[in-house]
Amino acid sequence: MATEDSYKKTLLPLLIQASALSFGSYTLKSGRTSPYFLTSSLLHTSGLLGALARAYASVLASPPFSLPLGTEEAGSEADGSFSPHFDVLFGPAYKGIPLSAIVVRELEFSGKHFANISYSFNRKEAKDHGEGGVIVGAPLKGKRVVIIDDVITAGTALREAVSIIKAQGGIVVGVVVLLTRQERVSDTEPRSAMKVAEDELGVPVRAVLKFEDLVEAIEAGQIAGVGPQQLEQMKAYGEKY
Ligand code: OMP
Repeated sequence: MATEDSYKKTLLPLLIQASALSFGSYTLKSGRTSPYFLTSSLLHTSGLLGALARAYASVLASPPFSLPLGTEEAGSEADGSFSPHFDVLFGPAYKGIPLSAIVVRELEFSGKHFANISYSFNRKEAKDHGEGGVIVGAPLKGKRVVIIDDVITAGTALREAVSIIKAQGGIVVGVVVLLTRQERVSDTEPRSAMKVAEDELGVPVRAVLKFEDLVEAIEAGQIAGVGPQQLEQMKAYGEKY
């Protein structure tokens, strides 16, 4: 099985090539001005979606989200056969929608125990005719749900997703994102949004890539066209938030 690290190494150059990861000056949802931005919607080709799906699926098919068959303990490799401890991947509208679908498809290659995992997502506007409701895909009632999203900054999008799932009677058992920006929630909350989410929800919250991976890649000269000036800006941003 490829390691989490090998996915980081494969994904980063792809994100840059696709301009999904860009460097400059960007205003975030939180109002902060950031020297970089991840636009996951630019990852729209088959090849990029395949690489993305493999990275998310490798996180989901290992502990703590999936455990070796016949054990309740995380960490053991056993015979290499893992069983998922979740039923549904939930992709919050809009960007989580294709993500949840491609990842659920990719999970089939993790073994036969993954074949019955479902996906679902919310509508931004509830529909009052046809099948109705706010959820499309698997019903969430009584199900163990992992949230799949692109970026965590302050955790606002994540909190919204959690309340949608709870309102439907689902049980949030984990969160996997592509990038955690590792930012403090606010001036008065020194923990990162990812740590706060993990503490508040009491479930694992994992990211394929972290802000510090980006800084390391720039330091190692692995990101063409991004040099000392951007590195300084990234480090200063990291210190500030
Ligand atoms: P929070 O809700 O603050 O955690 O921010 C996450 C959301 O911000 C993502 O779902 C995006 O809509 C958006 N975002 C990005 O897409 N990429 C970034 O690099 C930064 C943000 C952001 O605005 O913080």
